[in-house]
Amino acid sequence: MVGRKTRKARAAAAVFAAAGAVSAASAQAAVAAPEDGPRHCVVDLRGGERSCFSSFTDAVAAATDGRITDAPASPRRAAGDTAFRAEAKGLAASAEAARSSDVIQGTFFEDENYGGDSLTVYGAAPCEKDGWVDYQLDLSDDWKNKITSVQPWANCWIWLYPEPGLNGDRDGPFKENTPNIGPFMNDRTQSIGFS
Ligand SMILES: [Ca+2]
Ligand SMILES: [Ca+2]
Repeated sequence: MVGRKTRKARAAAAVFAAAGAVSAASAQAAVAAPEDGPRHCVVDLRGGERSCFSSFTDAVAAATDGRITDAPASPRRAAGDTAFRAEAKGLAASAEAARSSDVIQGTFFEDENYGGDSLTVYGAAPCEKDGWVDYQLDLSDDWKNKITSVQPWANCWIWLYPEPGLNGDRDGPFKENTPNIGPFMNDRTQSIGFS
């Protein structure tokens, strides 16, 4: 029994030490994100304006100009929430009809299964299926080489590229929620096309 306890204590000490090392390494990042836990950012494709929140609910409210204020706090839960998906879809349809309001075109995640930091991209209208890329985004430095899971919205297909300006290899289209984009482009994306 004593031996087992000692092993456990040693294991705990090792975990603690590892956590300490991670904290030290990410001290710089902690300045930009004072709160613990994932950051949920939104970016306006038209001007590149970006804001970040500690809850996904607040991020979606910002991306939809306050028209969806009850998105699940966790994007992982939002992915399986049919009511939320229907609401976002309805919003995209009405935006297309009105041609006047913001729609979410895609959400991108640091970890697999929609975990970690998220980046919600929104703009003027849903994508048109005409064989052309409708919108594109060059990721900011803190989002380069990080994306592992994706959610397309507003009739958009998502294309991922390892260089800015839609250059380099291409992966996609991702047409559905994708909990893991796979090894080819994992942690390599630097720009995104929406078609
Ligand atoms: Ca198009
Ligand atoms: Ca990742």
